[in-house]
Amino acid sequence: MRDEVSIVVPTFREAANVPTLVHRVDAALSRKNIDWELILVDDDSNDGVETIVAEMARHLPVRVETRRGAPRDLSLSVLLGMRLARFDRLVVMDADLSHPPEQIIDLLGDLDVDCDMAVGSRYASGASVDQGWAWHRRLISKIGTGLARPLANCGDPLSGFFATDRRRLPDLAELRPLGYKIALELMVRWRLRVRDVPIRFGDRSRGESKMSWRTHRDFLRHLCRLYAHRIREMVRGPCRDDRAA
Ligand SMILES: Nc1nc2c(ncn2[C@@H]2O[C@H](COP(=O)(O)OP(=O)(O)OP(=O)(O)O)[C@@H](O)[C@H]2O)c(=O)[nH]1
Ligand SMILES: [Mg+2]
Repeated sequence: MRDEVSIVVPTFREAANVPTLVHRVDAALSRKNIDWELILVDDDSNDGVETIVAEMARHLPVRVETRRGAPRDLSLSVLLGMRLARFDRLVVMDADLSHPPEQIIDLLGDLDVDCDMAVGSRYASGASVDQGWAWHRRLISKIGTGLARPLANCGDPLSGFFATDRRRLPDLAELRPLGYKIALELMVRWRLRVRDVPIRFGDRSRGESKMSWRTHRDFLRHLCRLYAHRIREMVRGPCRDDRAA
């Protein structure tokens, strides 16, 4: 049987990165005889991404779903892409080329080895981080990772690059994630078995970061909810009702 994967990429103002991303995914996966599709879930960037994708879609399995009339939301964008996917095996990654498309194959390889989620990790042995990644970004990432690690059996719980299989996830419509970090939400609330896969993390090549103080504030709120959930679990045992809270 041919391997299959749906790649979900949330985007906001990433039109400049999309052609390179799609061509690198194609080069990496078609060479390995993998059946793939790439779904961009765009938060109404109004940057011409639909036209770029329409042109590419003449030759390649890429499409864009535009979220209109809803507040911008990274996690909900990812969940929407997961629900729209044709295949059960899913990879989620950023559009800015900080996640090397050539390593999708490594994530899929580890997903097949007895785990529910293979996480592209910047902090696993053998991983590397681009020298150009600014010191304050490294520091913020380290602090956030340190705060999240007690919740998850994962070296890089804030990674946005991961592979999973929809058949091992809850009903996605049930989830109401808050904030930026959908992998963390899934691995904590559903106690997923996670494997860390070392990656070569690159710096954003074009376009602007969407990080803001609001992002950090939302992340801290998200963490508080997940800690509260974990404490409730310790007191009452696993509780389904918490999961969508
Ligand atoms: N749909 C959607 N995508 C978003 C939103 N915010 C960010 N993204 C996308 O999510 C991915 C990660 O965002 P980035 O801005 O690269 O965030 P980051 O990687 O933490 O920050 P940098 O290191 O500065 O690049 C990118 O593909 C963004 O385009 C959003 O509100 N909605
Ligand atoms: Mg980025």
